[in-house]
Amino acid sequence: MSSTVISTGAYQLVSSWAATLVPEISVEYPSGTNLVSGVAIVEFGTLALGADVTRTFTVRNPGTGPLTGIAPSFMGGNAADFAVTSSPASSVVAGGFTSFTVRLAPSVIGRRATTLRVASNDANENPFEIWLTGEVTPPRQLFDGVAASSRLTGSNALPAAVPYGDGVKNLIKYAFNMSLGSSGYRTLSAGTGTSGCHQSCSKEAELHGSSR
Ligand SMILES: [Ca+2]
Repeated sequence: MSSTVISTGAYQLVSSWAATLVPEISVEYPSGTNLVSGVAIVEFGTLALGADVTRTFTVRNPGTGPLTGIAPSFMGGNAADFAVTSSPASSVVAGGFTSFTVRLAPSVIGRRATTLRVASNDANENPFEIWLTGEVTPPRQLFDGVAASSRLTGSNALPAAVPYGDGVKNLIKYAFNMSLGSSGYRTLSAGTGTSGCHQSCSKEAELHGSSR
């Protein structure tokens, strides 16, 4: 409780107000994009079995009081396939923020989904709920996707095809993260987990840049 006394000659005006400090939660993914609790869907994309994908969420407190009890958890669906790999701070001062990372590491092929619930002391969004979903694609389906993105069609898109006359079959090029779309090399993205490039191949890419 605070009060202000204003003296104006013969009159004295006393006003008072409850200094209510109100916390407020907002959750962003990606950073800078506000999600709506109970409506938001965050897509983890497609990935191969054995791979994993992470998404980092930002929790902001645009309110006037401390946001406390911040705790993410998963409920329902394939909750066991999701995990918090980097935890948020348990409280955030007014105007502050924290972040946390969720990893999807599916155990089976198919669509995987759950509800992310972020508990806090927010008055009307506790928990803040976000639907998470991702899909584990069989290797052949992943290959077909890469072939299609390389604009290969018909017989040229088959794993055994040699569509650019370079003597290297599509499947081998895919396995070694080379370009399916030409006789040249493909830019490597080390550690992205999106190709068949094995770890030493990725290390090679890091050592020699992206030209190989
Ligand atoms: Ca709220």
